[in-house]
Amino acid sequence: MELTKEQFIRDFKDQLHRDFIVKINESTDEERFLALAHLIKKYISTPWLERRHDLVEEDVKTAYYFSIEFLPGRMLETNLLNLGILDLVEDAFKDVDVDFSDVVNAEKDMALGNGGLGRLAAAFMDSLATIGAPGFGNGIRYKYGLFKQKIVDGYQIELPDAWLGTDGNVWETKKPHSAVEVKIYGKVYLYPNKEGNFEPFYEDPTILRAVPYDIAQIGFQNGVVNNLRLWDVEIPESEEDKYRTIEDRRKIEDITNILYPDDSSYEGKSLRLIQEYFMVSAGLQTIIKNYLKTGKDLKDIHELVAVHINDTHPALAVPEFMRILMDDYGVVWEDAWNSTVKVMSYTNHTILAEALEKWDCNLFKEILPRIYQIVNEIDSRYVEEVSGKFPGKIIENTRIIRNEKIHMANLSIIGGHSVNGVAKLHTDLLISDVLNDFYQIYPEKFNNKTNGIIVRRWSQISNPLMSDEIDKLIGKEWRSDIHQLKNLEKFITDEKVLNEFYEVKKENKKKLAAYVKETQGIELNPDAIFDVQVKRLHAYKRQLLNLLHIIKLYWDIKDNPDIDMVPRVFIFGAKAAPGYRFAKSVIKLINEVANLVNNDESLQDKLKVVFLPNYNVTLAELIIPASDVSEQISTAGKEASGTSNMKFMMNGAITLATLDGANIEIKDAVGDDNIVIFGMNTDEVYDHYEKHDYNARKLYEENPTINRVVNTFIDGTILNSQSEGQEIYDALIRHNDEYFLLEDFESYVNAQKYINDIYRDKIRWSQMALNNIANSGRFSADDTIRLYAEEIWNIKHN
Ligand code: T68
Repeated sequence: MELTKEQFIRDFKDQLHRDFIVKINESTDEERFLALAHLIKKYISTPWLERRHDLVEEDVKTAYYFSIEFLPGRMLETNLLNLGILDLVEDAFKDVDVDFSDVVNAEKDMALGNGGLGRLAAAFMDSLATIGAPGFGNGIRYKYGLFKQKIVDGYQIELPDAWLGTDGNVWETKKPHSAVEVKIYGKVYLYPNKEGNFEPFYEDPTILRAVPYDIAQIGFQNGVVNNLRLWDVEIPESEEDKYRTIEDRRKIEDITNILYPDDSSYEGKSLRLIQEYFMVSAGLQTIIKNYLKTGKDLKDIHELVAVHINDTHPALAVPEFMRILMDDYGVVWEDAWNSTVKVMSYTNHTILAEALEKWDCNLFKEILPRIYQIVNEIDSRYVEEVSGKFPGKIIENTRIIRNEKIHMANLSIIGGHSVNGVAKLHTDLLISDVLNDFYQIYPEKFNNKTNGIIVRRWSQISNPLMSDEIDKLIGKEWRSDIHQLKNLEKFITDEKVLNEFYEVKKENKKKLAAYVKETQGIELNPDAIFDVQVKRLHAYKRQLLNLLHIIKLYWDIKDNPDIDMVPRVFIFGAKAAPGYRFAKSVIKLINEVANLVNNDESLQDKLKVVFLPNYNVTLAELIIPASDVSEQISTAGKEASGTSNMKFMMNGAITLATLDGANIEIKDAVGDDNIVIFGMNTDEVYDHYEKHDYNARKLYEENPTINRVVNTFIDGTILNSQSEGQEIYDALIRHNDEYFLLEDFESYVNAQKYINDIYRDKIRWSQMALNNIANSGRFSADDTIRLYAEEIWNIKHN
């Protein structure tokens, strides 16, 4: 946008005066942040408003991305960057003597998501606007985001994240006039009407008022503003009488109160099912109403509307779309079904069987009686359609209702025209294994869309030093055209340049070290290798394998204090789902090993272990630029894609990885010499499953290193963790090490030794790092979303 610094300063002072009746030098950082956010909203209000009108008036096909999670983190800098005024504002703040970073830090991290899935949804919102595509988000305005993690005596404690405070979210705009009603519970009877169709009659339903809050999604320097719509629940005025007690009201308000802190396995909770339906129903009713404003026939709705189901949580979009078309607008089943399948598409984010969402029929029927009827009908028609054409077993495995459970992935696949995985390997495994039965029926529905990241946030915003360095070498064009990063390869043998990148990394490490010192009281040496694993805590992600190696190093140094090794700092950040016992025990042990190691002077600072509490997007922005080694060590075949792996590489960290998820594509991008791969591949893992021949106890008994390391959990070396240590010992030895840590251990140790050796060769290491940065452009979410736009949604973009 066109703006001079002087004009901005006038606008900003004005805004502060009006919002808070203060002068700039008397204002608090929070007031400055709020005023700046208000000002941004003012700057974009015209394109934001016009965008909605244009799309309705011009008959442009629009994609609606439904996700139960959106994880944008802080939005101030992204918004300023995308408006093209980040530098100007920073500069202006210097002129008026305000520390810009303090203003940035006054913003709360918007954490309406658990991890990768939610972050990806937020990234796609930015990318949709950036490629100028008509793509809007639909989600839930949770009052409490993902819990805040505190560590007390080494244990994870969960605290509520009341991110909305008393004044709400500065970026949102409430739209009470666009509220709609959503019905749950009650009984439904179908009566035949004059046209021979059935009309539902609801007896005693609970009626909810869904109120939207809109958040602008600003495209990168292109004038486009899309919308993210988050729904909040209220009690409709007409129903007020029914909810006299606080208790009664709370039952309703609870619906949008909390984000389920569950990142993989699924706990059936009726509240969650209501959340899913609430969001989907409110969103789809609105979409259909808006479509009707074009004056077009409802049976052609698929020509202007695409609905995306991000993981199965919004899968009720399929029966709800059918319900609205049939019950509210009288479309016949066949036409409604034809449109539904063309409108819907679905992304799968996991192959862990326990994470595939299923609902108990009785619960489902009670909460969503009409939707249950429709799902039943979809299921019977499906079975009828495929019977005789496919073996009975395949039909049984793919139908929606089986063993008194509703299988949400099956509903999403049958009810849509596209199902995609999130990395090549992941899609291959869906096709060959997890969803193979479906693949035989609908091969044409399957496609891959490898995840991507908002490269601007993970370079320009979180790593300004590196970004300036890149500018010096290849100019600034890469900031808007990420593929130009490739030009950095020209400097791969330029020692001066390599040294400069090394120094940039060191500066970032010092910044992180200062944070660690301040928050944890632990002193870190910026010349040590910063070896980082940050992600949700889950057995398959194998933080425990990392810990086993740390314990090995501990014994190596204890045995031989003169051992020649580059000092190493292991950094962890990870939240565990509150009910996930094993994951919480791993956190406890990481912290106790940290205590053991950090307080042992005989290790002479060769080894440090840090667990940074409350890992979130904001903390990631500090940690990732300061990392030398990116730990991506999941059991092959288990991590659908990973996205932090992409963020690390773009910040010049070397990936230490198994051949899993997008690690494989990172390897393809950088070449075998610029990544460190270890461990079993997927075939080898599957081989164990087939042959049932894995024997963890044997490895433990026969390999003295493994033996000693595993025994450390139960021999009293690690203090204050007897029961957790035993639990981990049992998981590895008595329960046969489900994720093959012991089998991969040696190869991991060797890979770590190799890292140690090459780090000594500063030039070689820096070459690897630069190669990673130069080849990170292919993981831009802008490119990923272009493929969604072209190959799944058929929507236009710039
Ligand atoms: C992640 N999934 C994948 N799930 O694990 C990761 N699950 O490999 C991938 O890169 C990422 O999705 C993006 O595709 C998740 O993050 C959840 O958070 C989740 C939340 C609720 C229920 C189940």
